[in-house]
Amino acid sequence: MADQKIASRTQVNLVGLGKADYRGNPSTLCQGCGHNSISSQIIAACYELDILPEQIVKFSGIGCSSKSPTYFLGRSFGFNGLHGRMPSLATGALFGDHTLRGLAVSGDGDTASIGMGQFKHVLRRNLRLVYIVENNGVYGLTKGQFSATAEVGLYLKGQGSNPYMPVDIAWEALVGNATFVARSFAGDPKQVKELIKAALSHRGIALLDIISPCVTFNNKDTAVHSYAWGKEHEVALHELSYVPPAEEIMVDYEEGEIQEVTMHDGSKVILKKLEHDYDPYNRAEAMRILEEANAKQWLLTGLIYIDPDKPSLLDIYNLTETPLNRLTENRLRPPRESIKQVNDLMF
Ligand SMILES: Cc1ncc(C[n+]2csc(CCOP(=O)(O)OP(=O)(O)O)c2C)c(N)n1
Ligand code: SF4
Ligand SMILES: [Mg+2]
Repeated sequence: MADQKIASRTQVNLVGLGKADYRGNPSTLCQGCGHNSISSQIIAACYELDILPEQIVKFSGIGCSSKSPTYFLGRSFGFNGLHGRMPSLATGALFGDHTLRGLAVSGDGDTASIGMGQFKHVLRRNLRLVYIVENNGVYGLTKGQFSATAEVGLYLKGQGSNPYMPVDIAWEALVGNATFVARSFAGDPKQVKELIKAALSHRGIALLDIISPCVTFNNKDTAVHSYAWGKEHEVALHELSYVPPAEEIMVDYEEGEIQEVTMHDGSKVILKKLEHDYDPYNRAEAMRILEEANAKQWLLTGLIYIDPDKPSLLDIYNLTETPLNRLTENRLRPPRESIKQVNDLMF
């Protein structure tokens, strides 16, 4: 047993890194906060996918959730944006260097309250970005006010009863033309990890709405963002495993029990059918099942929708192979004669 523990501490992946190399600073969030468990799965996913931390750039806005990039991938660059403005920061940075993979963490307040406008536009532009919303129904950092995802009638100490209908982040993403929409639950770490892996392979925006309980301000058993509610009401669309490119698919399911989703880079997501015969390529069906889930009070989790082949924002702009931030001035600035030609044409 002791030998096993030492081996797992010293084991390295294909890029020669141990799991500890993917960690960040110790978390200052409350013990038991769902956001900590999501950080652990980001660490595990990147380690298992053999990603060099330096190839990832982290983005976030403001909130307890948005603090969490400090607690994973300490070797990656990271940027905290203004509250609700992370998407434009990520768009600019990834235009600057399209060889980096973007990984963003936001909160339900940061995305669905102050940040709704930016959220909608980054979806329709299909920026290649893993966009995780750590959704707890409250503004945790500012001491537990209702966020836009809080359910109508939620009663919180100091706040009273929430009179407004909630925003459904997965629904908004579907309506907003996102090309990868998933929902998960911080209390289901295996599913969170496999979805993060799939999202990292997606060549476009990958939206993960993860219910992530705030144990300090919104964790009563009856609240829909609590651990107890999630555990009792989770309905998984499928059992999900991610298989990297060039790796053999090793599952012992019966034929007809699984569906394979092939990602742009050749990796595969294996979906084992559970009670629903569900097709994640069908957007209308995705909307229908979200409606059904709301009506039946299910916490519906899994890969809700995917379009693996739509051009990403950077494909549309046909960027140079050399990232813009590495082009020298003489390649960026047109010669004097070209500018004169353009001016002569216009005036
Ligand atoms: C422009 C602006 N308005 C308000 C705030 C105050 N503020 C900081 S975090 C936050 C909400 C964070 O909630 P959420 O994104 O859900 O993150 P959580 O803390 O719940 O993880 C608010 C309103 C701010 N920092 N900036
Ligand atoms: S206040 Fe809530 S969201 Fe913030 S760290 Fe604590 S448990 Fe997490
Ligand atoms: Mg929140």
